[in-house]
Amino acid sequence: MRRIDSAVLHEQNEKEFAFLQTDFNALGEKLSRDGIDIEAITKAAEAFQIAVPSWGTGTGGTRFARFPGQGEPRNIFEKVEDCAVINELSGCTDSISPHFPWDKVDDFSELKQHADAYGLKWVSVNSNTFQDQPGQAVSYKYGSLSNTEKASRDLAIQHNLDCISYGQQLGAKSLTVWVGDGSNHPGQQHFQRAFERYLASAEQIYKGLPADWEMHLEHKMFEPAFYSTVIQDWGSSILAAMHLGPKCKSLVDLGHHAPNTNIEMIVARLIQFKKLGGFHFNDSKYGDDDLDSGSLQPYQQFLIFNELVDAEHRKESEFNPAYMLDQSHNVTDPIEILVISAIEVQRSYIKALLVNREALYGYQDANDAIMASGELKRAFNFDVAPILAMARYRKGAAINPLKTYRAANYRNAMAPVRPRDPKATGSGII
Ligand code: RM4
Ligand code: MN
Ligand code: MN
Repeated sequence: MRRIDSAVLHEQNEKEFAFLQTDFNALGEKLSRDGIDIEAITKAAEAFQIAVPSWGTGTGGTRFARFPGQGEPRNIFEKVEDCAVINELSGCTDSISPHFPWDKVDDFSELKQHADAYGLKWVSVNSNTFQDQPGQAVSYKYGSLSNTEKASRDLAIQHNLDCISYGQQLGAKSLTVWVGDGSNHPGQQHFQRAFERYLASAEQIYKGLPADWEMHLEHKMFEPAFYSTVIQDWGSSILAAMHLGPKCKSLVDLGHHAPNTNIEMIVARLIQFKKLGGFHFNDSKYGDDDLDSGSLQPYQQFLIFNELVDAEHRKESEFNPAYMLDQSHNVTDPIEILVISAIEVQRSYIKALLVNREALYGYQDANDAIMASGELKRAFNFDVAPILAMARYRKGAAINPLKTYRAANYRNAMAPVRPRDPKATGSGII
């Protein structure tokens, strides 16, 4: 099943193809001078996939306001439809990461069938214990897995176990746990005791993991707790992951670090100790701004992929990180920006593949800083757009996704079909 009319897509692609072929050939020739086979790189681009977060399909907001657009998805079924559009245009987003209870339904087999029909899979399930649900017996106001009250901890544990069962019904294989737990005042929380309570709760969740599942711990420096958070940084995250066991790994959300943190080095450390579970890609200037991936610091994103491709090159064992976007779209059409962001992440990956690894190792061993950093810059400075566009074309996606999306008039067509529901919850609070 398709959401974007094939005739529209075909017509747009026809208009662009001749120029694309010319640009692709020219780039191929240039790359071949460096001993790089453009076909091999294009195959890698075709194979690249990054998941879309279900909550990203709605307009985001701040604690001040939210300005939703027309025709936005009102429930998980409609979010799946928009994820299908994103994948039809990008050719690199064939999976959805759900968030519970936002995406909870009565019949998960119906939801799975709905996604199956569009060729979409379900990946990491995200639990939500950072807000109270209507009618909830006990509160998360003072934390969830690390709450001083056992009843709140038990509720949070049970919610995570429920998330695993929802995920199993959808065919997912991992659980991502981010908690808002922490404190707002010095002295409010005993750091060690809070972490001990967290670990004891997390052990209960870990015990409930199916054999072929992983648990990913997402650290975050601040917000909603502004003085300290229980899983504040990659240090706390990897300590907890090591404590829990081999199926538990750390998840790196780019926005969850202090400005100027060397995230690529954190990634290298996690790879070295088999603890890199996955990513939430986004960009940031000040903190957890949830800006669009690669919109501000594309070089940082490239440097992260440089570490990932290096691990691939060295055939690092137990290395299979999950890629996902996690960003808030306040002033753009979520479909447009999710397509663009997925392609920006894919672009970083492809550029990182152009680094001559063996040459780089040689420069590193010789302490030749100029040649080593130049090798990275050489790869980064290639314009790989023709490779990305050709990969999309070959997969039946759009050479020019934005033009095709606008020509298809999808959002306007959705407006009357999806009148705004004032009771709708879910996406849009990040
Ligand atoms: C958090 C964090 C989590 C996401 C929520 C909505 O800041 O990034 O991954 O689930 O926002
Ligand atoms: Mn995140
Ligand atoms: Mn975040």
